[in-house]
Amino acid sequence: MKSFINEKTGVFPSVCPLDCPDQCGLLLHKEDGKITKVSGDPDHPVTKGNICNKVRNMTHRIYDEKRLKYPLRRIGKKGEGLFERISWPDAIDAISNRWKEIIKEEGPESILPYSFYGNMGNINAEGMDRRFFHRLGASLLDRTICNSAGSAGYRYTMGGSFGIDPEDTVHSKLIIFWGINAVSTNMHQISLAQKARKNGAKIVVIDVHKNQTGRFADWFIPIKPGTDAALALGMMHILFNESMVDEDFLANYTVGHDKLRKHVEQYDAQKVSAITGVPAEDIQKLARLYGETSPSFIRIGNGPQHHDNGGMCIRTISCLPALTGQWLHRGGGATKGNSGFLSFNSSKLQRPDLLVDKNTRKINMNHLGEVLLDSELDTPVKSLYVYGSNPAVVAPELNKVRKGLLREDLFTVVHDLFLTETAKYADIVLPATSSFENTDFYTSYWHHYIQIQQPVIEAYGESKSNTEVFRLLAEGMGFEESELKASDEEMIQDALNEPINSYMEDISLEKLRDHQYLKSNNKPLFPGNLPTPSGKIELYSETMKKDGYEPLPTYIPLVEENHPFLFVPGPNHNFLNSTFSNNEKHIELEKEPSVHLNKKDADALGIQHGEMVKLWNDRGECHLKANVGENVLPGVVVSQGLWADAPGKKQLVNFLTPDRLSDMGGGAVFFSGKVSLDKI
Ligand SMILES: Nc1nc2c(c(=O)[nH]1)N[C@H]1C(S)=C(S)[C@@H](COP(=O)(O)OP(=O)(O)OC[C@H]3O[C@@H](n4cnc5c(=O)[nH]c(N)nc54)[C@H](O)[C@@H]3O)O[C@H]1N2
Ligand SMILES: Nc1nc2c(c(=O)[nH]1)N[C@H]1C(S)=C(S)[C@@H](COP(=O)(O)OP(=O)(O)OC[C@H]3O[C@@H](n4cnc5c(=O)[nH]c(N)nc54)[C@H](O)[C@@H]3O)O[C@H]1N2
Ligand code: SF4
Ligand SMILES: [Mo]
Repeated sequence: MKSFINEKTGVFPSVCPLDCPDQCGLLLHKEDGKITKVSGDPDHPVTKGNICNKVRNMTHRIYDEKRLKYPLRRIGKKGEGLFERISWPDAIDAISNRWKEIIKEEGPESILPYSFYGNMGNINAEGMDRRFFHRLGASLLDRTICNSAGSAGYRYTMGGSFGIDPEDTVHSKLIIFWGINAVSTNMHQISLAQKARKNGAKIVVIDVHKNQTGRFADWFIPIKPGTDAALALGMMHILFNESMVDEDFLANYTVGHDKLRKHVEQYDAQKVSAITGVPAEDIQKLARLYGETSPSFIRIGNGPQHHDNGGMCIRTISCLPALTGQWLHRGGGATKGNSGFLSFNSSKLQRPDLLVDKNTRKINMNHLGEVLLDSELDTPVKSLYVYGSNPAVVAPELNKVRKGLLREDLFTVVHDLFLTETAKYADIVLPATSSFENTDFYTSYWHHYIQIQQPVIEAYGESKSNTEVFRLLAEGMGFEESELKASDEEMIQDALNEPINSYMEDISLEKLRDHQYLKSNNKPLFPGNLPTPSGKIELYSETMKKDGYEPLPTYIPLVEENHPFLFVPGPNHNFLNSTFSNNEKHIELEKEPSVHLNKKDADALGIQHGEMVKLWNDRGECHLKANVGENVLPGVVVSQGLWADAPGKKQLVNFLTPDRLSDMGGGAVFFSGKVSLDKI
């Protein structure tokens, strides 16, 4: 495999490793063996040389003094952050010896891996780790913290994560950003929307918070959290009633349009207005705008699916483009995620066949705290191995998570670039390389390009990549299987060389090396390529009925909680989830954590703009600075950012969020919790 490590000076191709849909092509500028600048690759067909501020400042993170340089063993109390340096062989011995004991006493299911996509590189995020834990027989982890409710909902309607090609959205005449803060979280969709706008497109944003994206809109529609399905159903009612539907498309490409037509009669504008807080005349206006404009595109975000009813909500919104036949028009349709186009051979990469006991339990990651504290489990969790994630900040119900992490009998290992909040609870901490030090391949979940990363700088200190650590752990455990010794290149070949997906037929490691990025085959979804059971858009879904859901799109209210304010704690502009929340440069850009509340509510509580408020509920509390205005509806409070622990401050929002699961996919419901507010 090519490596640029020995080339001390020059400009080298790279890819942004962060969990962000844009997956930008990067250029790393090197002098004397060090990266001095990160810029966008102007040749990348979608991201075109523009990157966000977070990653333009990436050198501050990869050369941050606080980066972990060598393995550590805990010498203080859990959570205190006191460690001593140990060698790699000692670290691997300590882990494998302890695991052998635990397996003897409790069986391998008592070991729980916990990871997410801190680095989106496929072989590091879901390659050798999966092979290793399958071979070990550890508990499986259901990785549900991000978009699983929305993906499940969208799949019922459309068969999988297949939307329109973002490059086509320059042709759209109406773009609806629905529950997505795209200015912060999908900036190149904003660039494409700006192009479309120059060609006459209108831009509508539907959100619970008038943030940067709301301000970018031609028309901002504020909505009550968790009520979007009702709005979509109200729009459908008007589209049918006023004959703005495409009857040919409905007849040829959908199932259940007659049932839907009857079903939506109950969602008249008055009723929908009472549910959503959107005035009836705006519902009319929106439905007509949608019914009369073609091509129209709905970019569906993660916000509406981080709710109790999130799956059904996305299922419902994703029915809309079918009603007006948008999928046949270039620039028309919707996108929730596009990972279906770039799905690779994950069985060959992850080797589930290495797991002998097919009844091995699967633990939902949103229940981490619950599971660590559950003394009734047949097999208690005795060891936790965390990588590519920071659950002590990002997981719901943090009081439970942290109490679980404090358990003296829990053997915790954390592999990260930094001594994160989670790492402070670890018995053993392992230093991770940054993606620029690794070999990997990347597949966007928004645009249609696959990209390769070849190492550009040498490993920082004694840090190692995820794949390397799992090879060492396999050796430590005495596992002899050749799959556990495979090189990074071999794993990429395994993932790509026998495609399971005709969109990926022309892609191989060899071609990627020559081209840096390649696009999946672009066959249109219609006619004939929709992977639903019927091959058509399922407005009525038999599968849903079998799975115990209402087969037609439906509005279901959120779970009631006994506090006055719905609390929506989203991510912010200058961090990526909790990544960058520990880097001075990024904190400086973001300034300080705050909570948006409506002027009416602030007046009633006697809270002035800029004062500190306590947000609390039965789960915990959090202190944020009041940002008083008209950016949120009365009864709603919104914060931005997964801030880090800071001495003397209580600024972590996830002490307040519920660990209930959404209606579908076992998803997280970060935005469905309620809180009370007090002036401090
Ligand atoms: N800068 C930056 N970029 C990121 C991230 C980051 O942390 N920072 N995180 C990355 C990750 S992992 C993800 S999953 C994506 C997430 O990015 P997005 O898809 O944008 O999701 P969120 O920011 O969680 O929420 C989107 C919007 O939904 C709104 N919202 C909340 N509840 C509702 C509702 O019930 N109805 C409606 N209509 N709107 C609602 C919120 O106010 C917010 O503006 O971004 C990725 N990109
Ligand atoms: N309140 C609230 N909570 C949320 C959300 C929200 O909107 N609101 N969003 C949720 C969503 S959508 C998501 S996706 C999750 C994300 O939550 P996480 O997946 O935990 O994401 P990060 O906080 O970015 O943490 C990633 C960690 O991985 C480390 N890392 C990076 N690269 C590597 C590597 O190559 N190897 C190893 N071993 N480690 C590496 C980073 O240093 C960082 O500490 O948070 C969820 N939590
Ligand atoms: S975080 Fe997103 S926008 Fe920023 S460089 Fe990475 S992929 Fe591009
Ligand atoms: Mo996410």
